[in-house]
Amino acid sequence: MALTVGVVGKPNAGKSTFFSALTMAEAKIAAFPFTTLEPNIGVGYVRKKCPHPEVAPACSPRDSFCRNGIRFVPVKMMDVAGLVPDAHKGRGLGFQFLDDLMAADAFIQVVDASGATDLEGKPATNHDPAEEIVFLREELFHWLFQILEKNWKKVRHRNISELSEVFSGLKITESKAESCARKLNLPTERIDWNEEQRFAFAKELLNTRPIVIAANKCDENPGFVDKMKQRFPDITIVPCSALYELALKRADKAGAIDYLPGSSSFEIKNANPPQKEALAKISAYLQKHGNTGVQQAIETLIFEKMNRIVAFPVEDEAKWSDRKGNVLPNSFLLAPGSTALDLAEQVHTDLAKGFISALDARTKRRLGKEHQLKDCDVIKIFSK
Ligand SMILES: Nc1nc2c(ncn2[C@@H]2O[C@H](COP(=O)(O)OP(=O)(O)OP(=O)(O)O)[C@@H](O)[C@H]2O)c(=O)[nH]1
Ligand SMILES: [Mg+2]
Repeated sequence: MALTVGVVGKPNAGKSTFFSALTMAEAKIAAFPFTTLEPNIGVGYVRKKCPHPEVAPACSPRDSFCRNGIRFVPVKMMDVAGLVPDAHKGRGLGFQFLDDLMAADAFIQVVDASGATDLEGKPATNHDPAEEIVFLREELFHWLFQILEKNWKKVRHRNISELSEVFSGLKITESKAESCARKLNLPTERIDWNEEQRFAFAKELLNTRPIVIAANKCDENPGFVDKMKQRFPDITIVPCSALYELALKRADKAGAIDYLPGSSSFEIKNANPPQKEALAKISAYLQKHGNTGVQQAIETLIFEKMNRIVAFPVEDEAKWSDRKGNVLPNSFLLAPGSTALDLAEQVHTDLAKGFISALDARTKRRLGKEHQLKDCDVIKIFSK
């Protein structure tokens, strides 16, 4: 299943703006809490140097696009309603939407680094966004803990594989559950953990979910970013302005500017005076901060936290194309250590079922199903 990233955080932090900036999907954005009710789903992208110059002047992606030799590799994104403190007790919109969200492989938490909104998303002054990091962890933890408690009678005295089933659909596999239990020295057979141990286990499960903090609204006031970084040296915090990234992407789409997502600059093509004025402000921000941070936040998550590699499946090993001649038609993000068979599984379950062998399109070497892929491998799969 495709890699999914969930955008989480308190109301009014800019989650939908961040989501829209990445996906260009039309999510509702407004300056009040609980603008988003139903989850928004879209496709965002992470950048990778495209291997097409090795075989052709251009590629023809079917799942994304390639600009200036940079391939944009798709990632499924989900934007949900805001979460407030004590959601686990039914406050705000409660927990319903977490069922959807927890199916995500990883999270980006959007916080309001400008300090202009409180934990409920209401206007405030000097609100320390570090509190958002603390409470969100607490709520996600309570949610996992509640699932365990609800099912406790059913799984007590059973083994870890049966226990892990209560978290099915939440990307918590048996091996993940087992490694969490082992880390805490908890028995994994005839399980009879006490409440404290169940608590610790749920916390450990949460720790396995990669998360990056997008310190948003830095265009207003980036003053809290350093403070947050000092308080949470182990958490990855990326300063950003989702508002500016969205403005740049829209201006690019409209033909007013030439902007490659994630870049440190843009070129004005066809902008009117008010647009030019707004763009000058954004340009000053880019000069100061290097980029809007939106693309950087998702790439930090995918490449640095999750160590994902990119693989390109092809049907024609000479042209690196599909049957219709599309060069490097698709790109997949795979977990480190993924094999040729894992890639086949991502492309199509039938391809994996009938797997015979694979071929490295660069070296023309035959690969077995257990062969571990490297970043940017171009692979042909033979299947029955
Ligand atoms: N200055 C500034 N404002 C932003 C930024 N990102 C979002 N906003 C504004 O913040 C407000 C809330 O944005 P949304 O994207 O709707 O926030 P949300 O987190 O999805 O809110 P809910 O769906 O209500 O939980 C809107 O007025 C946005 O224009 C940013 O980077 N800078
Ligand atoms: Mg929203």
